[in-house]
Amino acid sequence: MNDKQASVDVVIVGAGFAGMYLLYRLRQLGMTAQVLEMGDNVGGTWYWNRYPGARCDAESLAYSYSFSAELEQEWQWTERYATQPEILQYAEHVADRFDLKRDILFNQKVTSAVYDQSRNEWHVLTEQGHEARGHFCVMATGCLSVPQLPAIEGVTDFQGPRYQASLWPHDGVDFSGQTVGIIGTGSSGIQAIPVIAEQAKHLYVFQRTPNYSVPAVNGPLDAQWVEQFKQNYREHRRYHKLGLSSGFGDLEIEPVERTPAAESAADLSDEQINEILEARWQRGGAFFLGAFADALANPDTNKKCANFVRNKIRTIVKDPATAELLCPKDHPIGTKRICVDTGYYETYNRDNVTLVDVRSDPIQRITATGLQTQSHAYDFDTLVLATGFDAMTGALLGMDIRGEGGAKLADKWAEGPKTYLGLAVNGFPNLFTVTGPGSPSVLSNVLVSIEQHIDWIVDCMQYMQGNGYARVDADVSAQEQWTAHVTEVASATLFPQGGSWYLGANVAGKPRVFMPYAAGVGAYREVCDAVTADGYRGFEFS
Ligand code: N01
Repeated sequence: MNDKQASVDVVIVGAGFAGMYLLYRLRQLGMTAQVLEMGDNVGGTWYWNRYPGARCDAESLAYSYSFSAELEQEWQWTERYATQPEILQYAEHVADRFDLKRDILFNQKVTSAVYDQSRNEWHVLTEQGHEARGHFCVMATGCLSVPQLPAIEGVTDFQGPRYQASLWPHDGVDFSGQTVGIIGTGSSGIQAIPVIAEQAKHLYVFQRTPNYSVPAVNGPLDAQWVEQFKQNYREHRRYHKLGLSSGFGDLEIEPVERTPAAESAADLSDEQINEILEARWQRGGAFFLGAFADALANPDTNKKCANFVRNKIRTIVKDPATAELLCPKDHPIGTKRICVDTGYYETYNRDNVTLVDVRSDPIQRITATGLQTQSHAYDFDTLVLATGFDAMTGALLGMDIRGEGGAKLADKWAEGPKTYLGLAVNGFPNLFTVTGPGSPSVLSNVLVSIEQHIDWIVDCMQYMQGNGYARVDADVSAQEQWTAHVTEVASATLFPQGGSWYLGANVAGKPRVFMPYAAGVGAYREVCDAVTADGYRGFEFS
């Protein structure tokens, strides 16, 4: 293997948690692999998203690899929700502990992946001039890895420093004494705003759409509690993988199947509903909506949960007009990713924070010194953009991926992504996607999904080796059925009403297709296992 060319069994794109685990698994089987990574270190989304306040919204003891009992015992998480630096340290620890870096080529941005039919191999090219050839190619490119600049006129005209949450400088930013403007109140903005507000002289938050946020109730983990939890770690993991909770963890010492409550709010009195939601609010975390089995399916239940959060906002935020602006009213709660915060709503009680409603007074342009809305000019020293991602398909379609007969993935997906099980695409033999469209991906604890997908992919490769097959492709009818099933499952929920990035609604011109599989990691795993048991039903081998 040299700097310019490599020939391996498997080319892996991306050295985030998926790429790292795949490399580990392939090594165990004696297969060769090369990982091409755009950054100069491992960690994927946690490498890039270094904005102030960045932390995970899944509990640290669950948002971690389960493949090594030794690893999970030796690694010590310090907080209930790990900070970005701690997760990055963890990723680096894993890379070092399992000696992964020797097969990772850093600072390589993949531009194309082309299937050479005559040789039955993938040729993967990078902007830096490297070519990796592999019998298989696995896209471990993440779901939230292509940052979005907002479609606002003059965005590059701003003369002061401009930072994007998902491309944050490695040595941090000091906002002391500065007037700062931030655009974006999704998960990234909601985490960054309280921290920036503590430093800045003044912070303007330009909000177009308010989001629902629940308190993290973060804090240091108690060492004794962790020790007890870890005594049952294997059993906890089993529940994360099989339960209906989409792989998220629980705070119980005894492993419990953490599933949404069985009952609907419809059968309960308002007092009972508030009591249940209050307990969830006090406990903190994204599992707030797990209070009721039908929170994301029954509009009445959903409204009760949404009302509860709006009333919390009105209680926390002292200025009634600001509180009302912060109350989401345009989408059912949970149909956009629920945010998990530390002191977000409280931040609006500070004298140095101004919420600007750019829904009623739209941004017209970014200027050299700030921002012009229809009726006001705002001046600030520093601009922060927390304006999201071209999610789920952005990284895949950002490369020129060509399959059989030179067919382009971009053409095949012109009306929306189509996959079989979120793992394979018809006409792109020996290519696998990890947590792609059609998989539970972003609706799950993504570490749980990653391990499941990779194990399935590696099993499939082994099956091929064992049976003398060189080529696998998803059957077109299996793909059609799966894609229709993903849509059908989403349609039985309120998710499509969210107008979220799950649907591609945040990117102009992107087809509106609900991309993740909403049935949960347990149901998804059962389908994948059944497909395997049925001789890889829906796949064609040759
Ligand atoms: O991005 P977003 P994000 N003018 O798309 C606004 C994960 N994540 O990076 O809604 C004005 O949610 C846009 O406004 P609107 C998590 O899955 C996880 O925050 O389009 N505003 C919105 O407010 C999350 O869901 C963690 O009206 C404009 C914001 O920018 C996903 O990443 C932490 C605009 C974008 O919000 C994405 O979150 C962070 C414009 N022209 C992220 N264009 C944790 O684990 C865009 N906006 C905790």
